[in-house]
Amino acid sequence: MQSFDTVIRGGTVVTATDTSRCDVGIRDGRIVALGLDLPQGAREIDATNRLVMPGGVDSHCHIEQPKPGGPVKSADTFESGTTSAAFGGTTSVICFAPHFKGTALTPGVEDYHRRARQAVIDYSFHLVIADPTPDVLRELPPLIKAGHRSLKLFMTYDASRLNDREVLDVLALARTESAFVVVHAENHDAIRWMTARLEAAGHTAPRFHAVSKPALVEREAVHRVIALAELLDQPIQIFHVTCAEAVEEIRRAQARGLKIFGETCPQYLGLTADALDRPGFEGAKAICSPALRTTADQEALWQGIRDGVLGVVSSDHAPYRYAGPDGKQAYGMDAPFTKVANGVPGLETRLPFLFSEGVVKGRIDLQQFVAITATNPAKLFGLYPRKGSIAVGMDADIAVWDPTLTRTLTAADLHHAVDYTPYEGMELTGWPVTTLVRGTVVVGEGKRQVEPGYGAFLPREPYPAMQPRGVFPTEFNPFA
Ligand code: DUC
Ligand code: ZN
Ligand code: ZN
Repeated sequence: MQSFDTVIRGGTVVTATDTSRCDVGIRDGRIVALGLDLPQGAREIDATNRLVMPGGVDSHCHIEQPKPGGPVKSADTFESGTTSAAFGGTTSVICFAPHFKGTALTPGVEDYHRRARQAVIDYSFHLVIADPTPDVLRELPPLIKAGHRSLKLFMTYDASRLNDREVLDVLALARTESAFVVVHAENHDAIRWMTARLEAAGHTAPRFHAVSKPALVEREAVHRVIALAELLDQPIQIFHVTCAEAVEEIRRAQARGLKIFGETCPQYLGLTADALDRPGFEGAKAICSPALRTTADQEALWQGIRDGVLGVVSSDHAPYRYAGPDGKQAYGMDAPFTKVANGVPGLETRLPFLFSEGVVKGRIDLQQFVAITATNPAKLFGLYPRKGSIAVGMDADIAVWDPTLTRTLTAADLHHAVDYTPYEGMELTGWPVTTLVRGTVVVGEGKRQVEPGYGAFLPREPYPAMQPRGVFPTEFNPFA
């Protein structure tokens, strides 16, 4: 007879393709049986009236990322950030090993590994490439082989933006060395030009952040980077898509067979630019980039999710406090929008927000919920088949949900180190109550159950989604 360390009993197991009533048998950190009336486990978790879903994979979150050259600092450490993720039903994160112009890559990656050893859930890294000099490009092959299979490019921000030539250099290296590429796509010069004019006119309140970077600067950069990726036949994911126009660019690329993937985030589904116009300096809480848009854009994003154009919804968790000297108010309570740290916290709220606003409100079904939060990101970033679903042989990364539990969101109940949530006062139905990583209960009975350091690094091998198509737009194969 089979023996189990843990049996999750009597629940409804949900994957990206199925919903079925069965027990889950776990041994040595893996799922070893799915079936009815499994024998008693050493530990039993009663999942009666619960949903048993794959733990979330958050493939875009900023945790303890160093931000030199100013007072602003990540409030979260790996301990607080991943604890908060686990309370929200997320079991793996992919965050960003930093890089800065004029510096080598490797020391920053090594330092980031040291920091991440305090994680309580599993983690992997994208490598930021802020300065693709020949020396930096030479550092990449061993770092990629060590399992850092995705590179992050910025098309804007003075400190990290690449010009088109540099984007091509990184795409080419990624293709040669078998890495995937993720992109922050906005037109840098258009934003700088608009910002200078707004400042000259005295328009510096938080709401002008959205005016400085309208949807068309995103649409243009998305279009451009898709063309650059097509030129080199390199698969990419466009990060944080916010607007109907960018969705259409990606939809068109996908319809032409290109391996262009799209991601959006809860803040773009749940907030509009109106949040930037809240009284006093409150609008600063909603400053993120790209900027918040309109309700019509929100509808286009939900439609893009339903159509599969936007296959991943990640948090873009950016843990800057509102108050205090190292967060949104670092330059004072009436600082111009250009001085306000960009980003909103959301690791813990990503899944409950999407469940409540998506599944409970009928915008997406349970299968789509699991796909966009766990299975698709696991496949897109090479964590599947170890992570991202519930099947025999996979890691037992599981969140047990009470689909009827209703709670009013308030910052004080969250476990991140940030002092606010942009969704304060929002009522959400459906919450994870127990989170397991590799078969161990990381969060249960309202408490964290493991010590910092339980989380493990997830090195990634080459995987299907990152493979180029072998199709070039000209007769010339630049890689032959
Ligand atoms: N924009 C980014 O590019 N990164 C972090 C958060 C944000 O708003
Ligand atoms: Zn970004
Ligand atoms: Zn980001």
